Amino acid sequence: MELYFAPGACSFVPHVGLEIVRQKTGEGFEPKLIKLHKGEHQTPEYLAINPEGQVPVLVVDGKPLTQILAIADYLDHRFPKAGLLPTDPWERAQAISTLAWFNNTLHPTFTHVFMPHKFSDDKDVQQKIRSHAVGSYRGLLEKLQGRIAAGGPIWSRTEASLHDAYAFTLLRWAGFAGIDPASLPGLKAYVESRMSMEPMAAAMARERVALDTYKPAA
Ligand SMILES: N[C@@H](CCC(=O)N[C@@H](CS)C(=O)NCC(=O)O)C(=O)O
Repeated sequence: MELYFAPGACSFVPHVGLEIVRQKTGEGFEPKLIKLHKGEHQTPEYLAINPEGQVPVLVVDGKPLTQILAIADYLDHRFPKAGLLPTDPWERAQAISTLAWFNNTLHPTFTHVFMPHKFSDDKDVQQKIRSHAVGSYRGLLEKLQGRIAAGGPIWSRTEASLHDAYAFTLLRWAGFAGIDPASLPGLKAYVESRMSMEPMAAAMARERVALDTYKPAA
């Protein structure tokens, strides 16, 4: 298996998933670094692997699989011993529901902050899209903080999970949106408590990423 990833991107989620698989089953993977800032996701070679020009891509026996939810489902079915998703049908559905919420709600909201040019050619409109999305993103992170505080099976696991990897990624992105992670103390404390766990730490070291991207306005 090969994972096409970009440092600090959402590909961190399957990256941690593959580290969990390695830890639990011994099955390894080859990390393939894509530098988004250098446009490596728009080359003809990469577009042949993923015509959407995005990371992550998991390549299995030469065949590409895209979309975090599909990669999570595939890895979970192929490596049940890794315990990536719960086996109980209701808990499994709840776990996927939360991953879907991250993927189709928090993530695209951040895209409006980070890449407003995807939504308008007009610089003034881009500025408005960005500032509106910052408020929405903060509200969603507060909801995530509330879900973690409420507890339940997803947030009380003893080992690092796909959900932890997504929570780390989304909180790390907050800094780029000008949101101080310290202003979300419950979420920050939870994410920090997972960062030293081996699958997370290994993926963070390979990607050379840390949580705090926040720079206070001068
Ligand atoms: N829904 C997709 C989202 C993938 C995505 O948005 N990837 C971003 C990085 S976080 C990307 O490659 N962006 C580059 C671009 O869209 O130009 C998934 O689950 O894989």
